[in-house]
Amino acid sequence: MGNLTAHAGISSVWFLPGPDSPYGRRMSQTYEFVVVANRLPVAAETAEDGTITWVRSPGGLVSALEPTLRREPAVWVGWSGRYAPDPYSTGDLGVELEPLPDGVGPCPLVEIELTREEMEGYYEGFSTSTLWPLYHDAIATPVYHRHQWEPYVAVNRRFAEQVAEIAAHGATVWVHDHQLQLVPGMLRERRPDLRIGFFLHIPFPPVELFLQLPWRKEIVQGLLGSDLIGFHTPGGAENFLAVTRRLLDVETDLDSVTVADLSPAGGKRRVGVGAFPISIATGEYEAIARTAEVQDEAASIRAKIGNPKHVLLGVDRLDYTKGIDVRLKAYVELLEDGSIQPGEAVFVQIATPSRENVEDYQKLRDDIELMVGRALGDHGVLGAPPIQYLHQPFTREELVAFYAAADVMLVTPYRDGMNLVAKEYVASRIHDDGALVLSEFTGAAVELDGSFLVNPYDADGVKQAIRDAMAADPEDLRRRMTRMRAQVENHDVDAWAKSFLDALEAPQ
Ligand code: ADQ
Repeated sequence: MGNLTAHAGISSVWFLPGPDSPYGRRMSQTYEFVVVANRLPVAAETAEDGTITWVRSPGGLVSALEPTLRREPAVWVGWSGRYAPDPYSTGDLGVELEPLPDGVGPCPLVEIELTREEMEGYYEGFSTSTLWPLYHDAIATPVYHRHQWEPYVAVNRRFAEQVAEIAAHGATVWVHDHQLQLVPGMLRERRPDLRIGFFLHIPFPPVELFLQLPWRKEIVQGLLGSDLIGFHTPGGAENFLAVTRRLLDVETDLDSVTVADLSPAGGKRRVGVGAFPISIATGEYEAIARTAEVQDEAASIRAKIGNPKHVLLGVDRLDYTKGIDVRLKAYVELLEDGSIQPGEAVFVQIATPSRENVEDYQKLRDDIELMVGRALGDHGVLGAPPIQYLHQPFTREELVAFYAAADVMLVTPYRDGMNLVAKEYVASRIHDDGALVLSEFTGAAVELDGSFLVNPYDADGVKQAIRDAMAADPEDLRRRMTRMRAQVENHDVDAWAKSFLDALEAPQ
């Protein structure tokens, strides 16, 4: 990438009323590097009295891209977390959102304005109730609704139109994740001069599952508008190539698809397809973990929960793919069968609030909290509860203190694109100790070969892995952790972004 520069150092965009849009026309400058994602890196939190506070958006994508943005000047296009007034229901075409305040976020931001109704169809509907479960092995049953597909198409088009307007000639555009799979194709139709990369942060499913999708061809054709499509694992890339071969009459090889070039130049166009395992800012986690404050806080966490022999930890967005129930069930059975003696261990589960508007997620929260409550009722000891449950967001420093306090990290998703938490734990273990119990169905399992691998569907296997991790010889743990730490040190998030962007820039 090297010489990418924004044309001007503006820190927000501004709006003028115009005849072509009910919200007003957006005036903006053009940029050489455009990041496009469903969410902006900052989100509006609206208080009851209507005041807005801007906070960092939750989740893995922002964690992953922030270090790159500090290095590469970019503009970020996405939704802000606040709803645009709906001109069709209010009948008021003149209402506009206030512009984003200057200086929020790590780079200039361009807001895609979406009404509550559009978000219900495009995000809570098609992205979250269709694509998310389908791409995660259909752990929950995907729903296929035409009235949700239509807003998905319309919102993808709005993103593509906005990017087409602000991208400089020949600019690099990096589109992220399953919510925006039609954007590459829609953008290429409008701007064949652009270099378009797409990265999928979640798994890409096997052919048999993907074929359920009524709009399967449209999705594949949308993705093929890219010059490069990246997945976390070779398995994801292989699944995509297999789906493409099955659905379209195009040539594929091990790492590309050749498609007809629809630009005026005509001919053929090569779309690269490959695995680019995402990572974390390893150095930053290590540096935080090395501070006296964080080490003191880790000791204080242990003390507050009664200095048990074993501290077990889970850190997840509250999502049914993460297998929080898997580890809770295993832990409770270990208490029941006497493998863990009363007072010997405490399991701390941190669950970040997530997608709270979606019914399945409200139910999941109820289910998990019921399990925690039951376990505390059945196995609680006065003054020494065996489980601590925190449904709260934490700062990075606070999370690292939890990682530093935990002897055993439990990462047990049914399916996960990568899982950054596993890598954050490893990076935070500056004394080369601690054990990682890791589901084999995470992208991280491909890289972290010093972990205690588990099949989350095998309840006895999960219990055994937790027993093994708690009983492991410190020298064995040191060897395992050293290997994993070398992996995350040599493959940090900068290396990930650089390898993707270098491949995107390389001549085809
Ligand atoms: P997520 O599903 O959000 O990401 P993950 O990769 O684990 O999952 O990232 C979660 C991030 O949120 C981590 O950086 C973690 O530190 C942070 N976090 C978790 N709990 C928190 C809390 N209580 N307070 C503050 N921060 C918290 C998606 C995919 C993953 C993929 C990433 C990146 O589902 O498979 O690894 O994108 O591509």
